[in-house]
Amino acid sequence: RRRLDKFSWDAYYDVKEIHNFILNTSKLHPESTELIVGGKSYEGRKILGLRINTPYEKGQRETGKPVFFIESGIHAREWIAPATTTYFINQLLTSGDPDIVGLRDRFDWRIFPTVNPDGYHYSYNIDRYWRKTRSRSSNGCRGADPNRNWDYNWGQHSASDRPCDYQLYAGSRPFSEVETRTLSNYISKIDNLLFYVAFHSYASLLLLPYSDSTDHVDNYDDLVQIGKRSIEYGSRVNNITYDGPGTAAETLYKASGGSMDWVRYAMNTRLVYTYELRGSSFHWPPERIAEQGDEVTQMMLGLADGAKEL
Ligand code: ING
Ligand code: ZN
Repeated sequence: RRRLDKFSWDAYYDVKEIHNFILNTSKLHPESTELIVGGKSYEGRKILGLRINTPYEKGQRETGKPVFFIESGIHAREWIAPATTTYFINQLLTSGDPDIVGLRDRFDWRIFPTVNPDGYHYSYNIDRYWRKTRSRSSNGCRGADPNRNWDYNWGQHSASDRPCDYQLYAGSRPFSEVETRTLSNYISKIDNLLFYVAFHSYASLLLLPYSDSTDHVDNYDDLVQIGKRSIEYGSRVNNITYDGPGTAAETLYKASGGSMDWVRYAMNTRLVYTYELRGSSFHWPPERIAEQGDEVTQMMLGLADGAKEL
């Protein structure tokens, strides 16, 4: 196991070490960052995130920038998602590339690398393929699928009502999970939310709302145009192209109760995306985390540049 103060991007880390990275990063950049708590987990962990909002002078943070929200690690076994997200945080704060500096300065960032910390911890230490939360059902089985638990068209498609299912159990009711309930509450208080982006793995795919209907949202054409820009920027790094953008319902399968749909519907957030990162299994080689980290960084730049032309 690596030392806490030697966080890097050639290994996967447990929640505690990821939280320490967030903590240490906020201490290193007090002028432009603050710790944010997006909620809590069943086992009492924080849903810890980093706000990046430059500049910060004399206690006055600049307000009025559009918020760019990143949700990562909602599924426990998709380890590359938190890893690329911490990589991206590090890029935003340390890169000298003027495009990345510009990207950092353009938004009020709210970045949450592990929104299902109990599940991730369980996957890291006990059961590599665990996907759900770790809440205890009345019959003793553990966990609900946190990307089936949000309060929009809950339980309709690709959702199970059996608590003992290994995946897709939608929970006993919408927002039954403390993680989705508290995080949605945090999100609902954000004014000026422009981008909501979720990272999953794996399929090399860019998904749009709604995931439980093949109907197109009114700004579908904008979402596609901006999404194409994102894919194009990402492909410049390693010449690899994502499929999509398209609705999750058309591109992958119909699924209800995902965060993306709730944010689009309940928050009326216009620019909402889910990335299925690369890979052919949940085991992306640790020595190649940076490779996808650079792609994600460019893909986020592509979104930001695409939105300039709206
Ligand atoms: N895929 C997503 C899942 O939750 C998805 C696909 C995205 C569904 C957005 C609904 C909304 O099934 C993975 N890999 O988890
Ligand atoms: Zn997932």
